[in-house]
Amino acid sequence: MKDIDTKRQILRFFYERKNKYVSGEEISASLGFSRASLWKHINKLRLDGYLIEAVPHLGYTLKAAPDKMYGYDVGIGLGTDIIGKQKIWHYESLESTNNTAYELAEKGEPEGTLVVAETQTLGKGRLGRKWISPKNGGIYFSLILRPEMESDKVPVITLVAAVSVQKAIKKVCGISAGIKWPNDILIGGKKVCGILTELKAQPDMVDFLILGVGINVNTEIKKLPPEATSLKNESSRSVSRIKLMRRVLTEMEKDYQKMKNEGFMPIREECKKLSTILNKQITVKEYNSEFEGFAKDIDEKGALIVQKKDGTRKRVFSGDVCRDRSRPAR
Ligand code: BT5
Repeated sequence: MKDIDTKRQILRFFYERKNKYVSGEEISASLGFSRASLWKHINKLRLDGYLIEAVPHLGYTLKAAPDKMYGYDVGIGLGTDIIGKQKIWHYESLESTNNTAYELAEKGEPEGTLVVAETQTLGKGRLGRKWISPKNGGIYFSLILRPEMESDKVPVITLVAAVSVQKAIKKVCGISAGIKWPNDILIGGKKVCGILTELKAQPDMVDFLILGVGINVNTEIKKLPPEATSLKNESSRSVSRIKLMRRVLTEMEKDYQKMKNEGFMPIREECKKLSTILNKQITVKEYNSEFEGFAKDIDEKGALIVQKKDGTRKRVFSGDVCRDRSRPAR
């Protein structure tokens, strides 16, 4: 058995017996390891930062877990069939989890594979922009997906992921965030999460997708751009990154399966309800131009329908949107 599988089994065993002491004999017998292998792996977990106490005559107990996103720990208790059920690659530092996930996908890693980093040195936003990724505080991950999907429907995936992250934030932190088309999650008008979907495609069909998600969880806001916030800043308490990560993955699996079975329509409705820009006057900035209009709808391909001042409607597939400044942002 691989080291990570053994570590996961031992940790799960401790999580199921919170605050209880369990003898080495009992752990070995239940998990089917030798005492020597158990001892070796308990020490490896300690080196990873898990505080495992050993008391003579009582046995072992897990006193504390480190604030890390180790794949073997993230995967514990995930009620998913695809997402996070493949390998979860964990790194202390990467240039960009999207780049690493892309390379892995090109080598054939299956759908559901995850790449997680504690920090990114060249975290990417859209159009060559940067995603600031301070250590100790944020969630930065990329997921490999291989949907049977036409390339022009890819914007839908970003919106599905945004709905999933919004729900996870609500469930774990009790905060009602909004979705700013096409890829931002905002609290009080400030950005707490950004999503970057990249793809490799055959002429019409998607080969694979890389869904990259960055969430400011306990990040100190002085390390973030002025228009950003973090969950800790909004809720005035630390949030368990690993708990939130597990919830995000669980919600993503549900919404992704729903989209595959029922199409985008049901999630599109959720997305519209959560939108911070629909039915508002907005300015849309495209590559070299910008125009004003009224955000009317999000269509079946994830495009934003904007009614211009002259009454004509335009479908916008990508771009940056800002609300009319005379009205406060949500
Ligand atoms: C995004 O781009 O919002 C997509 C962000 C995706 C980040 C994830 S992290 C894991 C994965 N690996 C990667 O390399 N990327 C993905 P965009 O809409 O272009 O917004 C970028 C803009 O957001 C920047 O120009 C800043 O203004 C702002 N920004 C940068 N870092 C931020 C942060 N940590 N929190 C909030 N806003 C930030």
